[in-house]
Amino acid sequence: MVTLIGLLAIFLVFSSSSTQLPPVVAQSSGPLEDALGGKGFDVAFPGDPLFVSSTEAFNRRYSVKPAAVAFPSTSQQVGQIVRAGYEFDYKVVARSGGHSYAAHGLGTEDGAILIDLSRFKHLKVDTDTNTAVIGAGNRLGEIVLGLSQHGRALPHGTCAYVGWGGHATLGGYGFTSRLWGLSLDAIEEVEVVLGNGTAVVASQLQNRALFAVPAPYLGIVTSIKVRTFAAPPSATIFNFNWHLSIKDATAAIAAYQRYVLTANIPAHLGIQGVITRASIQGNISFGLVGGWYGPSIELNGTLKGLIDAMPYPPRAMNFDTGDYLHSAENLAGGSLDTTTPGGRDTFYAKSLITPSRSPLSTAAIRAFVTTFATEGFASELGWWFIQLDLFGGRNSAITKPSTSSTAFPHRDALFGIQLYGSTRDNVPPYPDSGFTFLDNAVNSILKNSPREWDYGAYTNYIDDRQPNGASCLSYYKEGFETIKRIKRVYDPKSVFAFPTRWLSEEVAV
Ligand code: ABL
Repeated sequence: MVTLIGLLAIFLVFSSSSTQLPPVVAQSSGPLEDALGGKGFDVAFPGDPLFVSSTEAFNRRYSVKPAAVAFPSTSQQVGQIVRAGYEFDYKVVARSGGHSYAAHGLGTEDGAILIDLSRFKHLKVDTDTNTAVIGAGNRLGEIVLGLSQHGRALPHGTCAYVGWGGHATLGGYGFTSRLWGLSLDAIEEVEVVLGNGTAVVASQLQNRALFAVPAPYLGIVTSIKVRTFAAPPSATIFNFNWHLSIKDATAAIAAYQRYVLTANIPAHLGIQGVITRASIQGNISFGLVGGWYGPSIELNGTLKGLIDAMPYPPRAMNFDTGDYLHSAENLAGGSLDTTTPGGRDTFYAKSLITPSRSPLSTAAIRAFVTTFATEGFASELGWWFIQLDLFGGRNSAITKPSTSSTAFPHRDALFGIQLYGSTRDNVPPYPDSGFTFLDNAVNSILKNSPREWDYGAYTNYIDDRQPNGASCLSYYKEGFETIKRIKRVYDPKSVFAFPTRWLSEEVAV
């Protein structure tokens, strides 16, 4: 059924300057429609074509149906929508780019009011202070392009379509993070709409209690002020690859870990180990992939100790040197353009952050590698990858802040390991064996690590299945107590749902 709202909404979406058009008048058919309609922003309800297109999850394992989708363009409008949720007993959820691994941008259950932040696209660079104010609805690709016009840059992930709001308020790892920190480390100030609908500024100076806690559970961040960094004149994206037996792969990953624990690695080096399926059972494909943000002539010398420590010379290697913008394009798969709709996937992902104080044992590495060379090789999944992102090592900016100063507590991290499995052709259904495979891989490390091992998990790779004894503590550490306390003060009615059911249950206790 196409309603009046639907038709108007389509019209607005396809017009280039929707803010100058008359406001959409909602059809009067219920209290929510009355509360959200006629307020100067677009709103779509189930049945509207706009509703359908704006409630698709990036991860096709999920289909969550909100009660309404609103498209505000000011914090005041966000406040009006939050108050409507408060008054009529709806959960309210914000969505910046919609790439949450567990579709949290749609709410965790049907029936939430979804605040689509895609109209918060402002990006303003102050060239005197080298700060930028960036609307939560910008995509990472838009941010790279916008900042590069001023010769500036920020640390963040690689995928161009990922939205800024969620990425930056929970973490934001990329190859420049050892040099500049995570996205959230660059934040000076956020504008946040609270559960009672008021918009406040939070920084180290104002509303400090709100500043260091993960945004999605406590308010809706609409705009973020960050310090920016001079885009390096030269950047090289590199890639080495080996096909290795279990024995050699164990030695290779142990050597990678030894190198990052002992070498004086410049902050300008970002690196990850990547495990993917090999063509022969009992083997894995192992890559060392990274970004070098210093003079290209110094890269070979920087990596020599690491490459020499591998069991064999690499079977393939690749270096792509250019300016910073070119490196970001390379990492985004060739283009930062986000004007056409991005792709979707059907996947399961999880993470494990390893402590520098207690590195992976050789037994843990061997068991981990064996899972991929055997179960991973035979898996019915279309493809999978494991990344061992270097968070720590000497000179890493990620490990400099204190544990409690931001929403990312893992400041003793050595590796941020991501495990990601996807179906053939990226379409549903996701097979049960795809869950057990990745659960087994994480368990292979946990079973071969000390009982009280202080590992963590990364909120931007959220796993809502809670196997492996994962809990709020692995994501937030001691900060979880702070989240609970602040939540009671700022959102007592819990208008912003905790995204995972297990998280809400722990909060309710
Ligand atoms: C992330 O958070 C990682 O930083 C990216 O490297 C990762 O991209 C995406 N998420 C996935 O959603 C993947 C590519 O899409 C794959 O093609 C590639 O095989 C993989 O990284 C391993 O490097």
